Amino acid sequence: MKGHMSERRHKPDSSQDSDLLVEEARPRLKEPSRYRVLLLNDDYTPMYFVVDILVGIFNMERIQATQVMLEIHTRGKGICGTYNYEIAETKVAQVMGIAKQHQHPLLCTMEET
Ligand code: TYC
Repeated sequence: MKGHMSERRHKPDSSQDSDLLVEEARPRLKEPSRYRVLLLNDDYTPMYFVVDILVGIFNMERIQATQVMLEIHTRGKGICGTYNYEIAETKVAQVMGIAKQHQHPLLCTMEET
């Protein structure tokens, strides 16, 4: 057994210990996708109603909610927030439900970021 280690030629760090090539595993999880929730403009839904939605469902301050509502009104659509899939889906369903209850044609959609 004398000197058995020294008989082995030097190899690169990655393989000299056991002659097994060990590779790092590929990551098996990825970050969950994120989704923008959007409100679309229409000609009938009252401005105050959209502001109330942005405050009540999307937790905006009234000043910011008014700015976002006016952006939707002038540009056709606007972002209410960005969430994981389940939360985005729930917000869309809540907005569509409240709009329907009040018979407003307000539309709310989501898109992957
Ligand atoms: N355009 C509407 C009006 O003039 C206001 C409005 C804003 C409607 C935003 C929908 O997502 C909307 N009463």
